[in-house]
Amino acid sequence: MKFFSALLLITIIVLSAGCNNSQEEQKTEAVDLSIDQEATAETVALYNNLKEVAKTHVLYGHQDDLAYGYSWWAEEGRSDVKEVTGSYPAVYGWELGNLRQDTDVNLDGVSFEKMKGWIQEGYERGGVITIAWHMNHPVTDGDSWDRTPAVSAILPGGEEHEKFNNWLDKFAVYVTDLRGKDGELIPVIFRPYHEHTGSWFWWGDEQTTVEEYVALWRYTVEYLRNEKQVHNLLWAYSPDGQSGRALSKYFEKYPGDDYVDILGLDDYGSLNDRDPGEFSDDLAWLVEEAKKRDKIPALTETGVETIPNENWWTEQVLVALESNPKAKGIAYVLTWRNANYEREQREHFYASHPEHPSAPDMKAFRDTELVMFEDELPDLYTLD
Ligand code: BMA
Repeated sequence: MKFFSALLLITIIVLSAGCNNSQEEQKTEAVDLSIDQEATAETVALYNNLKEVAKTHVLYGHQDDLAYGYSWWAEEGRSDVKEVTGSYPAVYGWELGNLRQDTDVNLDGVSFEKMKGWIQEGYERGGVITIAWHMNHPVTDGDSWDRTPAVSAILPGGEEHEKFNNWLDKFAVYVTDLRGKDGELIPVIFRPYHEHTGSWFWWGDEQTTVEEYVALWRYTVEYLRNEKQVHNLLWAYSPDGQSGRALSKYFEKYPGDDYVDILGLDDYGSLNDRDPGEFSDDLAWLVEEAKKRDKIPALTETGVETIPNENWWTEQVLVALESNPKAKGIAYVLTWRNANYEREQREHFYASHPEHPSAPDMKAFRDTELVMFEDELPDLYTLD
């Protein structure tokens, strides 16, 4: 795959050096690289194609979609989203929390091995894969919600540095084992250290200085890309907007344009307790910031637990995406997981499931011109 990336680069250089033909020039301009000069051809294609499709559409994504739903667990072919709308989501979110323990399942009980199969399945159907990591606490071995500061201990020179590298090694092994049917690496939008503008994780606002967070991010990119030769990642930076209150802090700990491919935003409150028109302005702001930096904007996590407004999809989400015309430039919107009621004994779902009163409205959302589900996707993994 590296060979193809190199070929792509050479092609770009040759084309831009020698061509007078305006069509060729246009094509040359359209080929852009991610922050990894050795990214696989499919990863570069996804980066370019997502940018392109975002000009006219917003992809819909769902966390853990193929693994379980509100009333089923690990049943082949099932998806709450498909059962409500007729299509799988265009974007599949997955989670690697607990990867460090060599356990078979992640922090939500999903089998790591089966997850590989679901990732391959979604990718083979043309879907986009994104992975978040509620990384365990590297000092106390607690979970990611352990707020004890940790970053100085895991960076080079820190007492837990080797242990941290070891966890990154496990991540590298896992993501380079994600392969399509033909053996090619599956591109993954990796979204580590998310919601750091809040203080609920060990990498959060109160737990890290600007220097520490930036160093943590850059170290992770450099270690995986340069030391471990992982070349199938696009990097998503996703602060929490906190209903717009934290937007001013968005770039405070930004690791820099050379370390980020996607400008993400996590925000749950904005689609619950705020005027969606106001949130639309936030999204438009994100789109503009992404444009300035030549990045891809995305609403990387959102939702309202149990969807109490049965017209939530069209009255909140759609309005937020359409009210300010620039907000439509968002590449995708991902709603959080549909926890299995029986296993978790709680109502913790963020996409409609077939028995829920919001199901027809989710179908109406899916039927709009703007929003794309999996069965409407163009080929995202080749460049024409
Ligand atoms: C949170 C909740 C938790 C879950 C975690 C990781 O937002 O859904 O129950 O363990 O995400 O998926």
